[in-house]
Amino acid sequence: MNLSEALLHALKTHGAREIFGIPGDYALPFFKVIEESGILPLYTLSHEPAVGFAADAAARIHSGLGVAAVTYGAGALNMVNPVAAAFAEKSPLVVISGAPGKGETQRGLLLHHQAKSLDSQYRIYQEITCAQACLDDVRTAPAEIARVLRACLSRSQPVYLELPRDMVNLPCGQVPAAGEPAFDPEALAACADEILARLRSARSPVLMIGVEVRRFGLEQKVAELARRLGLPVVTSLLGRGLLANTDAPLLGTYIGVAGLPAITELVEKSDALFLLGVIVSDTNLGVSAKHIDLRLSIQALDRQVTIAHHVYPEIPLGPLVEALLARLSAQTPAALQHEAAVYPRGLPADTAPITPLDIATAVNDLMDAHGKMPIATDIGDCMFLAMDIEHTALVAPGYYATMGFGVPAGLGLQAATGRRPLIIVGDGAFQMTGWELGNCRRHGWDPIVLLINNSSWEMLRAFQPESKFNDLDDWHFAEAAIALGGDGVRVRNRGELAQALNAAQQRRGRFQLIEAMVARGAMSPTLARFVEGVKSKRV
Ligand code: S1T
Ligand code: MG
Repeated sequence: MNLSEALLHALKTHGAREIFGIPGDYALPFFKVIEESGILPLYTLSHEPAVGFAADAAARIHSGLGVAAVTYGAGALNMVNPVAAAFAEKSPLVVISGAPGKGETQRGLLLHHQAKSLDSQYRIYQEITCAQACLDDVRTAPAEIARVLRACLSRSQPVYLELPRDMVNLPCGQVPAAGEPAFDPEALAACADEILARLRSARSPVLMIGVEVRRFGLEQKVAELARRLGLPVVTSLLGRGLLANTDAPLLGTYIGVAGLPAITELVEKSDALFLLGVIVSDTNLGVSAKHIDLRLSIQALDRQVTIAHHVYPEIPLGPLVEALLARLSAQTPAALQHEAAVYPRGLPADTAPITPLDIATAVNDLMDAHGKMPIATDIGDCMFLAMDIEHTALVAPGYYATMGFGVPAGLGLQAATGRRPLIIVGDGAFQMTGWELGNCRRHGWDPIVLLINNSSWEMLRAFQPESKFNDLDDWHFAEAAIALGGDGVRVRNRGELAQALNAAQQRRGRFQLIEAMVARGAMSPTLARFVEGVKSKRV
């Protein structure tokens, strides 16, 4: 077995199901092994940001490793933003970059694709990954790969592997399955006891769940935990879509002033807010109506638990959930008195202009009629209107908030699950990575794409309406669909929107682009409240 095969087998053993990538001369030998070995399927795309976003989305929906393979310099540095997004949003992404061979680096010449120095790229990636290794020695490579992949899984953050092209085919030993990092069972027991004691003595305990619950594959166990605790459960903004397929007592998503008042009040009045796997960020907790006193909270994130002013270090989320479940009897306490969020349905098939809320309503009607779909959104009002869509598997850049995520992430969802995704994206974000739809035909993908065309960076206009630079041109995106191998239609009113969605749902084998014309100034209720909330905090 050569080094590349050892790496590919290790990726598969640790849960990877596919590789997204774009080769280059420093990566051609490695891509040759990927293609000829068939150990993992390879999906090439057109621009490295899309490779990173697609692999990130695959990691999220798998609750396992996503893999992005690129060439050195121009390729890997092109992908810094998506990897930064994966780091911020705790996605276990493995970045594999080809690199110059050892011999090449000793000729005293500057190499093509080299930036400042040959190890500049490695140093840049140290800032956006939790572990790194350069595989320049076959004697240490198996242990190095095991170390890095274990870090990726235990911290649920990206890692970086650099593979010099003259190492690719060298004979190499098998990569050992690296064991789970150890933790102290006594500390875990004390921590679980203290958490339950605090929740039981609280007047209004609330459970808020976040992305780590999915990243560590804990949704079913957390649903059971919620039932046994008998607490009202909400998700963070980034955790939207969690518990969608469980019968947990889920009320909806907490978005502070931008969310449903009943949920906002419940969370902000809680004297024991149990933040399970929640990233404590401005987008998750920053737009609170009333300041949330984190000293009253219990935070389980990043392998540690913080309660008031003390910390339990090295407490992995999975064992913590198990320890809590072991301390709670299986019967479910009395039903909760809080009503869950209600989502809009029954879009009138009339000639009224389309609003963002109509788009959410139309999607709810579509899923009622034809079953739930996994959804990928970009950033922009597309993400905020998704808060009015019924709970379903959702990937969105809810914290790092980078544009360009939506379309590649939707392609990653279909590659990873085989399920047809719904992609919701604004025109500004589509201008960045929407053209990746041109790769659907050769990979057999057929997403339904709802493109909100307001010819505007509308979310920015909401904050700074006086700026003309938020005006975009109308690119007539639907007309481009045919050239890209799909079908496209422009819809101008609610009747056309509903009809186009149903027609798209019937057509398989080609992507379906529905370009929904929305007036500038039309915002979803959630975005409108979010903008108001942020502005009121600024005064
Ligand atoms: N560039 C990238 C890569 N990501 C970003 N988030 C931004 C810039 C800033 C930004 C937003 S929202 C937004 C920009 C430019 C406009 C989005 O326009 P569009 O996709 O058409 O959606 P909508 O019209 O619904 O706003 C956030 C605030 O940072
Ligand atoms: Mg727009």
